[in-house]
Amino acid sequence: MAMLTRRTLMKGALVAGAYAGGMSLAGQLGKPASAKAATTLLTRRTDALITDKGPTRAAMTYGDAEVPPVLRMRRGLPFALRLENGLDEPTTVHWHGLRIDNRMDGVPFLTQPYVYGGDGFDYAFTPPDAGTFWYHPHCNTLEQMGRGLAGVIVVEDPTDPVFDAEIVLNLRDWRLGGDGQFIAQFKPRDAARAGTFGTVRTANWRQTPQYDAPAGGLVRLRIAATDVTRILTLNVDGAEALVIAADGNPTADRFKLDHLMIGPGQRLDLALRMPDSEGAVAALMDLRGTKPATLVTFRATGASLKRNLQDLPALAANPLSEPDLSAATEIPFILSASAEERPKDGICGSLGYNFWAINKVPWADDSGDPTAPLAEMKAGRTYIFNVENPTPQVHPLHLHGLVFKPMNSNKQAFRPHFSDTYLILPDEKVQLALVADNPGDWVFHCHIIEHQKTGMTSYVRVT
Ligand SMILES: [Cu+2]
Repeated sequence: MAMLTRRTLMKGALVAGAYAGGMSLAGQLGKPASAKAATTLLTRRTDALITDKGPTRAAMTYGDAEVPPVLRMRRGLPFALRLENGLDEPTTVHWHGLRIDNRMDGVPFLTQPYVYGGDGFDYAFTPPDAGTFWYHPHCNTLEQMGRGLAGVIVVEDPTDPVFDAEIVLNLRDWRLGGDGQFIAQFKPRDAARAGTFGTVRTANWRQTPQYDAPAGGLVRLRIAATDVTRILTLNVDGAEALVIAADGNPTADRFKLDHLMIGPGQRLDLALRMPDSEGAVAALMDLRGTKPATLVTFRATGASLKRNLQDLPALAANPLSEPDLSAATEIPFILSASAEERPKDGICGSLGYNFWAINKVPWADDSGDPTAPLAEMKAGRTYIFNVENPTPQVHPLHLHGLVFKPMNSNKQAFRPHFSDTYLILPDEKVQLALVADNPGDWVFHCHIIEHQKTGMTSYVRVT
């Protein structure tokens, strides 16, 4: 195939920057992602054009545009950002999947104080890994994420393969009534089950948007599942798509996308080979549930570039520590339902119920006085989390600040891969092996936010 050059990369980047909602902060500033430029990120209320019923009022967003910006960083280069809170309630920012200093992790009471309305907080860190990540609040999380606060992070590496275009997809739902306005964010009965589903599905805050990309070209799709509830089974119709990275880390081998399930918090990087004929359309589908849903379409433009997926170079591996299984300490984590009474002093958006627990402890997350860590680990040592899910629900379990390698499931076969979020099935037992190489208090919770907020949260300590 024709060599992909730096120039085609730039063209691709520009194309991607023009996609609605895929705008990068760096793009807005008119310069590439840079180490030094401190940026301000404002949280605020906004009207949003999500449905054809007119503006949805009182959505929440980051930044000046309607849709939260794609934050671009460089692997190994310092990044700084000042959060300005323009809301009338406290917030924080958590950088999902980034292995950074614990003080920057954005969990109120555990790693930092509230950022009150009208106040700010300076985040500064150096992302060690390249890939697709995302950011969101960790305070009044169901309400704030449900109303819009979730954006995608792209950590670039200068050695990243060059694509003809890049499209960033922030996949999420909204709880809107027939008039296009917000309805109650959850139903307690559903919170005790799979979670309360949204009524309107979007990509980059639009219903089934269509993006143009060069015919016969290779497109890097960076997909982040940022919804508070929905699990997806992704497929691409009308084009070939290879999985090249999952949850921020390159896969050991690329493989054809085929009904891949991802849960809230997870990411998927695909290499999409656009159809050759101008005007041909490919579609990203969710095949979970009874009715297939078209999430996004991609239309081929121009004469075919005639690229070949097989010519695409591999992504560089991230610098992750391989667990030493010969010297590992095992730690049990058992998920369960809970009916323990909720503390009355809930703050930071307590839902007022306990439905879930880890090791029988429902997290009193909103009390300002966290429960004890469920495990204490020594820095640099290998641990194996023996996680059991005897509940009837699927849970996307997310660990902050560290990555693990799933092994030995009684339900799933998988390729060796590092991740920060594991989708555990009902009746599954799985081992998550990790090196405790980042000191601090790290939250370990379900990313179905209603489960998180009604008890399925804990934290581990690395010293
Ligand atoms: Cu859950």
